[in-house]
Amino acid sequence: MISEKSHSVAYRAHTNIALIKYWGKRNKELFLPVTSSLSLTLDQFYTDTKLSWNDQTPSDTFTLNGQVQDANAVQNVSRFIDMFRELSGINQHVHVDSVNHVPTAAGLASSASAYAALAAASNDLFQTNLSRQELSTYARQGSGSASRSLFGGFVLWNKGVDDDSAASYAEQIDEADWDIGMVVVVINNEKKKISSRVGMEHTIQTSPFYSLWPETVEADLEKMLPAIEVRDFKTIGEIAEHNAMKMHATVIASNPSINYWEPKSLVAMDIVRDLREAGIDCYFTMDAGPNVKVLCRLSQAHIIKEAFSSAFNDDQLIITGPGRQAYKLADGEF
Ligand code: 2P0
Repeated sequence: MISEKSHSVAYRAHTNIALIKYWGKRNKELFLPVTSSLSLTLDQFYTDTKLSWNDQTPSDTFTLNGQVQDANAVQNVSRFIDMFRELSGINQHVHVDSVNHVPTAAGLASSASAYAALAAASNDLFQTNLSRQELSTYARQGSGSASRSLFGGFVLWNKGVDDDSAASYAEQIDEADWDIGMVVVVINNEKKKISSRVGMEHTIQTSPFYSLWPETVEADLEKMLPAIEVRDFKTIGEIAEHNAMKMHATVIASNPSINYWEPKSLVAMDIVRDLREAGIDCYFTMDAGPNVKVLCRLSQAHIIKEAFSSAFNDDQLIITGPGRQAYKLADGEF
């Protein structure tokens, strides 16, 4: 019986943007990556997830943004929660109630914040007492990038070795409690046509450039870690922008070719280059979609937003600072 345990728990996890990208799995079942990766957690985008024991029905149930989810979505969530049922020995069904908080029409709801919040809530409800680092190895098995969203600031997800799940964990390397942030340029908020999961596997299978990816990531990480330590913004930005473009070049070289960019993505990149020429340090990065994220000094974000307003509407431009680690919500906060 679990009646003496708390009835429900709610957690918040923020999403993250990789400055050194994760693109490819060496083990698809365990979500073990080909390379390590490094991200910045963002405060403006997050998922709140409330987990309660479900005595009403003989299965798990799942509501997202107030909408009851279909059997497929429930199955994904159930499989994930099964890990905590096994660990705890508590074979009890749950109700998952998740809300994605993203500014109007941003379309940046992310599996990273979703699985990080679900992992943190499961660890509490099932009383599995995993450390944050251990928990990141479980979040990873919902979605790779979720491992990084358990932590705030700059986060390193270590690739680990062989098929050792415990060795592929995330850790905070810097709180990012200095003048750094992002302007997110929302170019298209529709669901992407080719998911990251499918896109990365297609790249591994067909891109002749993929063999170069692991070593270039290694080299970028070697330069990025000391740059973060001394808060060398220019070097951080240069490495991040180059890393993103190398990832996209590798993706574009797939056969048949995949391209996540849209014409407006190129417009955004040009604005960033113009800003740099004008003396404002800022750098772009892009993920498996057309939206452009501009890494900048947070104190200059309003200048960057202003420069973008010639080509984008106000609701397409979102300023965000670094986000904190996943945390428990107090009663009434959900
Ligand atoms: C990243 N992305 O490092 C990279 C860069 C997108 C581009 O992590 O298959 O949703 O669930 O592990 O984590 C998005 O991939 O993929 C991602 P799965 P995930 O942020």
